[in-house]
Amino acid sequence: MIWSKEETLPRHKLEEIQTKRLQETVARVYANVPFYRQKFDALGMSPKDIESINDIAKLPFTKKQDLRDNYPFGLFAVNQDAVVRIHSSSGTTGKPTVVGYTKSDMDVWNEAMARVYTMAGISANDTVHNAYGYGLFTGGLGLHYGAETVGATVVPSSGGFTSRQLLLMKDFGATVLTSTPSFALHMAETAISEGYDLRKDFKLRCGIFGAEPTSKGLKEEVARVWGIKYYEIYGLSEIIGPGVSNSCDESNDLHVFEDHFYPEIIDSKTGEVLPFGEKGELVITSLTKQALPIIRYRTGDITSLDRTPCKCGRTHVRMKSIMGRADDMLIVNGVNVFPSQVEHVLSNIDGITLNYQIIADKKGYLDKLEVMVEVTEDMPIDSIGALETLKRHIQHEILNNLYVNADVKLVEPRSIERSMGKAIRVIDKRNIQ
Ligand code: DLL
Repeated sequence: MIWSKEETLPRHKLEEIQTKRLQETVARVYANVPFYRQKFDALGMSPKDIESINDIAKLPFTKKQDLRDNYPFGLFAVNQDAVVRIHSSSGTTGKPTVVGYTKSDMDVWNEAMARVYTMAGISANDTVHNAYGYGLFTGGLGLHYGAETVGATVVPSSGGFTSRQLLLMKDFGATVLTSTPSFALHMAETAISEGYDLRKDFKLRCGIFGAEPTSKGLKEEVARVWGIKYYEIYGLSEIIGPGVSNSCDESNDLHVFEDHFYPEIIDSKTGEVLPFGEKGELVITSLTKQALPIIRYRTGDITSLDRTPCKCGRTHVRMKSIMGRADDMLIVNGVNVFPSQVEHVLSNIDGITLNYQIIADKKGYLDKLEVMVEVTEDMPIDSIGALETLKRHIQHEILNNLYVNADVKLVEPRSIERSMGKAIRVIDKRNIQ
């Protein structure tokens, strides 16, 4: 089943729609967002220069930093009375990245999510156990309203409380699990340790997993251990949230809903657009968004695009699963963390230096984050009480500012190995490829 006819349009029809929508978007940001007007003026460009979707490469890029610099609502193209929802993620200098939605943006999002669910064969006959986090993160509510749009029963369980989740999943007869892949494996591990029989006690037949880089092996393991079909979802808050693309029954690659979100692949060093099939940084332009239209957003995600026909009948271009990041962003149990954010938190705390290292590793199937930091010379390293208080304070500040649990390890001055060149701030022991 295919949710909407736009998913199967022939290329020339799709391009007509894309051209019209790009022209509208460019005119809208030029009229309503000073940031874009200044950028266009500096390039000597006007909205009239966009004659077809192929002119998109003439437009300037938008970066995450631009959202931060215009915190909170500087890039919004509508007044507050038209905004019905706000989401945000943690930011580098304590300032979060803020995104907003009008009623029509919500319709676009729900439509995209309805396409996702339909791709996975999910309908009114299904019960969706939604274990993505609810709140400022777009995962919980995004997957939630999409499930309602296709008429499925949704259980808004959010993250955490694994034992209770398993009980609900069994008793409510969930047929679909939506969560990060690592949480799906963690649930399986807990279920086995609690004596459940994964095949007999649960009715799951598929899951929609995403929000974090995931190796092929881990995906296969989720599918195997639960005995379900694995669908992959991709998305990011700046563009809409979950529902930018999703995998179908015929392919592990993800169809990008390109009538709403136009993808390009660029060389992240030169900014040059790369041909189909070549690996580079994914750049996306929103074609229908009203509250926060975004032009050529540099996602930082590395992938490639494929326009060859798919057996499922959808004509939308496919992207490969994300192969890595062009920047140093870490994703820890679905939460985006930049090393610079950690440094910012540390810089506001007395008794420690800025000699630190962030170590990402696995504990079971979940990610764990350790922050190793040197104390100052005058810190009484033998005073266990003082060190414990300091450690708890740092952990609390990291959780408060970055929404992640980190295990802080305080170490003696000059004990972290110095490198000859750039400081080695991050050690990622998770092998994702
Ligand atoms: O993670 C939206 C989402 C929620 C997607 C639920 C899928 C499911 P952000 O918090 O803004 O939004 O993080 C976006 O997460 O740029 C990627 O680096 C990463 N990401 C998202 N989906 C995938 C995926 C949500 N399938 C950032 N594979 C993106 C790898 C992914 N990385």
